[in-house]
Amino acid sequence: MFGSAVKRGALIVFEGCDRCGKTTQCKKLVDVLKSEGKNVEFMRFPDGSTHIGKMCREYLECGIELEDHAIHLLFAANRWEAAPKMREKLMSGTTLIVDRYSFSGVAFSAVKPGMELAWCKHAEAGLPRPDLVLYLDLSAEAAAKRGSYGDERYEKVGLQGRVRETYRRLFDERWSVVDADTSVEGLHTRLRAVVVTTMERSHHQPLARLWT
Ligand code: 2DT
Repeated sequence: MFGSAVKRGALIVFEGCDRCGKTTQCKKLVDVLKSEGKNVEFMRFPDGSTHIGKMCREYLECGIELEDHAIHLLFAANRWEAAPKMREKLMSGTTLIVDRYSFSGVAFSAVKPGMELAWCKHAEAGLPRPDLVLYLDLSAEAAAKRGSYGDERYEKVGLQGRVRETYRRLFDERWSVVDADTSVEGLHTRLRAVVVTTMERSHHQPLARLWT
């Protein structure tokens, strides 16, 4: 089949603070869409299957210490190393449902002292641009009701609140902010509708580059 005849897949990213239900919703959505015969795949960042991704995971688990700029670049590098494959899949018709992307990269780094938002964004500029960012919004109080945080580096109430504020500085017209303080089923129904519309809309649109 000629390339132009292939309907491009959509790049759909889920973002939000810890405990907002991102992973549950991503996986449920992929399962449901697949069962309907749609060509979709789940991805997550950091992608721990590579050397760089393993370093990111080790950093999150407090197994290693890294300078703030250095770890920021590693998280970004973990996306750059995935980008060619992502482009290939999208252009051949696979929709990618992604649990965290550059926005987590920027929001979690830019809250650190001395880390500038613009500098953080620069390392991500040029990556495949999502067609839709679903931001699952959950207040710190509602998140607290879902149980206590674990022991990972960023699982702290104060930091999560500042990350939430930083996310807001990244919102644009491709973002859809969804109240996550609701049932798994209710949220899934809302998300599914937006995702299917985006998949249809993206079929014949070129894949753009983020923040360029
Ligand atoms: P989860 O495994 O619960 O998703 O937590 N992070 C993530 C960054 O600091 N930079 C990034 O680029 C990405 C993708 C957010 C992963 C943690 O890693 C943080 C929470």
